[in-house]
Amino acid sequence: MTNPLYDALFAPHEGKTTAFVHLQDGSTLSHAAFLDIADRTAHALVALGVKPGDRVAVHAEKSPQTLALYVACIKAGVVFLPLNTAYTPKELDYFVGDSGAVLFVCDPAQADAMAPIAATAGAMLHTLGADGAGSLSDLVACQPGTGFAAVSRSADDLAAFLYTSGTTGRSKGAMLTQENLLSNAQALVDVWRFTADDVLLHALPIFHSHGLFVATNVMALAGGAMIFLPKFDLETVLARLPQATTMMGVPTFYTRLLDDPRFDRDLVGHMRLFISGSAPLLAETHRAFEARTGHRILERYGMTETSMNTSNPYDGERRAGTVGFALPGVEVRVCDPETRAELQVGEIGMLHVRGPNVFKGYWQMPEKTREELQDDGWFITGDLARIDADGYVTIVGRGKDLIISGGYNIYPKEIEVFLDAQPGVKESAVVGVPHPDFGESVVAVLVPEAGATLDLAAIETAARAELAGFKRPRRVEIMADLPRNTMGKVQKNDLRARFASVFQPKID
Ligand code: MLC
Ligand code: AMP
Repeated sequence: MTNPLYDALFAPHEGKTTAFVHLQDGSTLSHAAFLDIADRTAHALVALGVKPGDRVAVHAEKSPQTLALYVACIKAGVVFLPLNTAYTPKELDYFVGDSGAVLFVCDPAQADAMAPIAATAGAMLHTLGADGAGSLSDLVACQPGTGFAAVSRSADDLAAFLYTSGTTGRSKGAMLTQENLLSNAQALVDVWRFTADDVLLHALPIFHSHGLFVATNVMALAGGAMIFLPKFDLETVLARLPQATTMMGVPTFYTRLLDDPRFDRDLVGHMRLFISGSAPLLAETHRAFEARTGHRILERYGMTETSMNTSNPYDGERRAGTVGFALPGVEVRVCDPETRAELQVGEIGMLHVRGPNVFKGYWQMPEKTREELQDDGWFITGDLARIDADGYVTIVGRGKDLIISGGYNIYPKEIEVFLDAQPGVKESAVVGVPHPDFGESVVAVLVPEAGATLDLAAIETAARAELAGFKRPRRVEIMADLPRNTMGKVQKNDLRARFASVFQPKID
């Protein structure tokens, strides 16, 4: 009986009394204690009737118990589906229903709001709070501890679903297999030189690829420990950095640290490695970081469908503004976006990736899958890139209409559909423009219907009810018409240029 992901990441640490998770309150869970919770949780899943291949949708705060639920799902052969804690009930309704989840785990405080969602989807509802308490935990507490036999899985069996929005229409459930996750963890431990001596400062959310697979799977495989913080809080991060050897973050983490004079060479001289990803790290941030700390941030590039694809080298030159080389086992190429013919060194085109990291497809969307994942295994990322003569990949832009704010993806189409449905709105356009803290932020342009006066406060209230907070426009502009080309297509570049400096600090 084998379960490749569990066998490689967790089985070697069963019974180990060294630390795995250091919590914010100063307490620590050993590998053995953590895996004991995971085993009990796996027993609880079975007691609830959850079967191998079933989906478990999880909308719960970051905690060791939530992480143990992830490990329990792997061990029980169940597909783990984490959901952004900022999602509103309206957003969650789709994910729980579309995935066909049999169990929906939510925060105890939201149980009443979530009950209709679970009922409509025909899923059981259980709760798990930030403090680890809830109806699921009550069930976990009465289960036997160690001794849950890992359910046999093949490399091609699904381990997780992560939903990613699309440039048009519905969000897509990216199906990730055991091999996808395992091969990526192995490549990253290798290229980033993680060992059991490492302590990772973990301030990322665990409902996305970065905080869950990159950070957690890497630390599990390496057998090291994590300082597991509920979120990125500057004071806590500054206080805990002295106990860490490595940190992973989105660029906003690093710009926030640089904004604080206490973040200096003395504080982080002992650190082995800082890694950045999920959004472009400005070359100027890379340089400012080195000037302040002596460390060159290691930037890597990935996405939900593929986990990580490229990384700057550990030993060689970490080149500012680039995302480095293809990971071992991963191929990258740049192609003409229309003909898909491979382009020459240095030419800009659509980035394609292929390898054991590339997902199996979108859940119940064979046509979408065919559009983006070719029969020969190449996945069309939607990112525009060039590869230079030394093999460094630079992401130069996006072929997809996507805004990345503080590491979270926002698809303008989704916000436009919401705005277009508001009273008095004839049409809308949403663009991302530079933002000093989030990298990019959302500007919405509204065109009122003839004679209508828009009630912006009412639109804001509706947005709070329907959209996760990070998606809400941070600036709303009213225009009589949207700029269009001769084909009638909205000229978003015009809008981006027009509003390029609305979030920039004014220079006197
Ligand atoms: C929070 N808010 C944001 C935001 N995060 N607004 C825009 N963009 C964001 N990223 C809003 C909230 O809605 C709220 O608004 C207000 O800010 C305060 O909320 P908060 O939770 O206290 O915010 P803060 O702690 O400042 O969070 C910012 C952040 C966080 C950067 C620390 O967003 C974060 O941890 N981002 C990491 C995202 C990540 O892990 N991405 C990986 C994706 S995987 P209001 O109006 O209610 O006050 C991937 C693949 C890969 O991309 O390559 O890794
Ligand atoms: P997601 O769909 O949330 O997984 O986001 C993936 C997208 O984030 C990629 O397609 C890129 O557009 C972007 N991304 C991730 N890492 C980087 C990076 N280092 N530089 C530029 N863009 C990045």
